[in-house]
Amino acid sequence: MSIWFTEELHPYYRKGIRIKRILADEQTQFQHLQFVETEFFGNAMILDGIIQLTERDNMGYHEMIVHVPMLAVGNPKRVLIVGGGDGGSLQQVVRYPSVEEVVVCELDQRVVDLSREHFTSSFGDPWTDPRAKLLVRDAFGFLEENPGQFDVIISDTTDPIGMAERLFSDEFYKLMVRALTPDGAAATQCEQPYFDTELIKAIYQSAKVLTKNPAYYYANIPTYPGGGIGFMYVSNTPWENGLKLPYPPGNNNYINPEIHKAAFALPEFFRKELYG
Ligand code: SPD
Repeated sequence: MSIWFTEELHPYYRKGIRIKRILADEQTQFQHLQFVETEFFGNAMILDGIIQLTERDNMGYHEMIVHVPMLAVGNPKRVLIVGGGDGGSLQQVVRYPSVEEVVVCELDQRVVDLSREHFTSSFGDPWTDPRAKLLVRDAFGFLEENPGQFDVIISDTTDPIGMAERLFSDEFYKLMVRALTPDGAAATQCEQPYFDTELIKAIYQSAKVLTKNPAYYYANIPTYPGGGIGFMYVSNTPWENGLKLPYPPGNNNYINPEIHKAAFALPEFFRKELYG
């Protein structure tokens, strides 16, 4: 039997992957949550019809969203992950011996439970690390209650649709920067240069008002629209500081010093749009 899963995040663009079987399919309190076994990409998690991660290509996303701000800061001790209930970012954060506590603020407990069931065999179970703390709640209130508390914040979110839309707002960026230590750094899921130019420009303008050294960078992820996704680095500390430090213990499967640097090089049309 052959089943094609087709994703339509934008009304003018579709992509499809062949799946072998559906592993889980439920309507949680917040969203339609599915896990599928794909023909080529291993197991995948889909939220409201949009692929969030697959076993085969998630490393580009998680290694880039985590190691760029973590290394820029140097020896981060307190880390916050907004969203990230699948555990992929957490897995990368706990590689750092300097980390004393990593808080994951995830709205949907079912994302955590089913990810542990369907992804543990491929990327382990980072939730067993004693430094990991799960808070099942909305991130806005938590950020408001915790000014100046985190060396690194990773905003590992879905796309800006429905309840996730405000995670891409100026209000969210203000709260996030307020929750950082003065030299801390954040990295946020920041969409696709071709499809989301205006959104990324607006976010960059917010980040520029709030911090001295924001910058946009990009990773190749075949199962995301356009074959990749970008991130906004938000900090007073230059991202280049991270190039001087070694990666944490454990294996990298995507990032290396060349990729780390090159990820900040933007295609000319987009560089002009963003930086003028
Ligand atoms: N268009 C898909 C964007 C998905 C971003 N979220 C990924 C979550 C992985 N932890």
